Amino acid sequence: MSDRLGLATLPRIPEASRPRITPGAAGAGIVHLGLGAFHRAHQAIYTEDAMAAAGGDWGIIGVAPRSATVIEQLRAQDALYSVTTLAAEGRSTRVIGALAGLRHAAADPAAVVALLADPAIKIVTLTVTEKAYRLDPATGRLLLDDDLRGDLETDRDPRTVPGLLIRGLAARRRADGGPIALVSCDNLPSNGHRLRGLVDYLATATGLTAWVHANVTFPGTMVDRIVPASTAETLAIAAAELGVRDEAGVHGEPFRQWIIEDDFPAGRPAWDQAGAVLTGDPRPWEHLKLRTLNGVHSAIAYLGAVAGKPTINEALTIPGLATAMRRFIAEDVAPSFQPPPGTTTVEYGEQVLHRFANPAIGHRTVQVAMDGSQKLPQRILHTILDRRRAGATPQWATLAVAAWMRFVRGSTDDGCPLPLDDPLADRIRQRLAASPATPAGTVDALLGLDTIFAPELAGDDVVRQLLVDWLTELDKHGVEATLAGVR
Ligand code: CS2
Repeated sequence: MSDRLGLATLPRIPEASRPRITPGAAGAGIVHLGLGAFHRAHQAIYTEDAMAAAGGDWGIIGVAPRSATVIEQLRAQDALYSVTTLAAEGRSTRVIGALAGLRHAAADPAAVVALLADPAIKIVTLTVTEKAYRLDPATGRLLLDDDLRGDLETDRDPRTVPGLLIRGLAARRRADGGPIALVSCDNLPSNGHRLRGLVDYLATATGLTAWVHANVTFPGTMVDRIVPASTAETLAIAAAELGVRDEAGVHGEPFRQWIIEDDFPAGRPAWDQAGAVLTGDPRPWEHLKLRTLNGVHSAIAYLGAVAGKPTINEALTIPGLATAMRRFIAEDVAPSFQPPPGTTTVEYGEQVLHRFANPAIGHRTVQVAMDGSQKLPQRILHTILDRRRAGATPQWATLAVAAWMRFVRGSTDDGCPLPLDDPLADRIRQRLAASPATPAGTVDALLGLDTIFAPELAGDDVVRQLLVDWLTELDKHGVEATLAGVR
């Protein structure tokens, strides 16, 4: 099949799959940084539905910070792409027309800076992954490395996301571009507060503080939808459903959720009419999601990958694993925080396990396992810290950390290699190479990584012993036999 999705072929695709707005009809009001699958299957859909319900110039200019591939794919398709929803019971595909423009930041940072200064742009959303914020995972403090320093102290083209933002804000002030909301949609705790802290620091260094305080807000959000990396099968399904090829197609689960702090000084799309929840304080939702969904996701990813299971749903078939996760949720996660009114962590956890078991999604364990150094603190270590402060022994949460420690050693229980895709990969490997290959040696080597493990945690003998005990089990018997005994 050679015809490609685009404005010219749109009339040929099934009517139910066509965009719910006229592509290109609305002006741009949003810049989105990070044009990965998640944005395309989440915020872009809410924004299209909001424009369909209530209008407004809220077209999205999609910015890819690094990779040019997605930009090329989308340019060849007039910025159209499809999202296929995969459920055990069936599937559906819809084309999204919310993208109003495309930019490649690495190739043309000046164009992105100019966009951020444009008064028509009233919102910047971000899905750039945890590591792009350059915050120390353990403390949340800024990591001022050479790239970021260069962005702040020279006028060369910005290389980092924070650098791009601060240059854009400086240009906006000069252009009198007016107020703007910067909205983190990454899985970070208190993501709005973190982004505010980061921008405040950079604003101080560049003399922008007063303007930022008067003009910029940082709404926090909780975003949720399982959207794995696209595969050849994603594209094959999209082509079969649409009758034309879509090289930028993505797929995800039926469930999606967006909780947004309602703090938009220059207006916003009617996201509330598109199923999002606008609230005064999204933080209870962030806790619920990060500690339960993402915490359990990471635990399953490490245990599953070490057991040689390629996907999350296949990992869940390991006898004992679901029980271990239910105990993790009920005994460690649930008592560690107050969930949002009207929800219980245990019920939410059941729903999460059901979503993870969706056999159509094919989310790879090694994909969820990547960047563990950036994910462990908010997903699992904060639970451990809170439970230890309450005098409890968080047995299941430490199993998750031990599974990460076992995973970063780089091979499955059967001796097959496992990838270590993590900004701290070199430091992790060096530490492991310099210590005895015993459970205690591994635990001590990795607990010494102070950008992951806060001193309170690294110095806790109870936690250390739990980790050594679990790793001893995992080393001696493997994941499957370790979990077989869980009741
Ligand atoms: C996953 C998340 O890759 C990961 O680390 O835990 O991307 C997860 O699928 C989403 O947060 C679900 O909303």
